[in-house]
Amino acid sequence: MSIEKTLILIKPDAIFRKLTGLVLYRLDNAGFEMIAAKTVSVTEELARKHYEALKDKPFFEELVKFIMGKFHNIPRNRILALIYKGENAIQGVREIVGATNPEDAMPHTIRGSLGKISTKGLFENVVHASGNREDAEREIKLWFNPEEIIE
Ligand code: IDP
Ligand code: MG
Repeated sequence: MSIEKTLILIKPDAIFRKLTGLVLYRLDNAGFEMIAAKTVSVTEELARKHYEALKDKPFFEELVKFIMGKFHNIPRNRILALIYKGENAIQGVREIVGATNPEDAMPHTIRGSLGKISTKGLFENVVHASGNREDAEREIKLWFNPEEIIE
């Protein structure tokens, strides 16, 4: 067991569909502690850096547009970026979040109950959550300045 920090992004589909509160409720209920939070208007540069490990995937360009909110009509386009902290937070949050494909995600998970596949075939899977320690460290540095994190 170890105390970890993990990056969560409440994606444009969730902002558009007013799912923010439900996602936060579930994360809070699981006992993790929110130590940073801010709205971000995602630039193309930030989107590309965030997903750089996926740059060779066929859906990469769509993914960049998706996280920038190009597929959702959100006033003052933005997403919500959060850091949660707790015992085994990275794996623990991934379990609450569920599988990448909303149709494969277990019904009790965030993606299983709130996610969908768009008519264009995109995964509207509500949240991003860091996959492992290395990703979490890199993503937290990418999205937050140290002074924005309260520990
Ligand atoms: P994760 O978000 O569960 O960690 P990753 O493999 O890191 O999944 O992929 C990042 C994001 O890329 C996913 O959340 C989803 O939005 C999108 N994605 C992943 N695989 C596919 C796919 O096969 N089709 C369409 N979109 C995908
Ligand atoms: Mg991932």
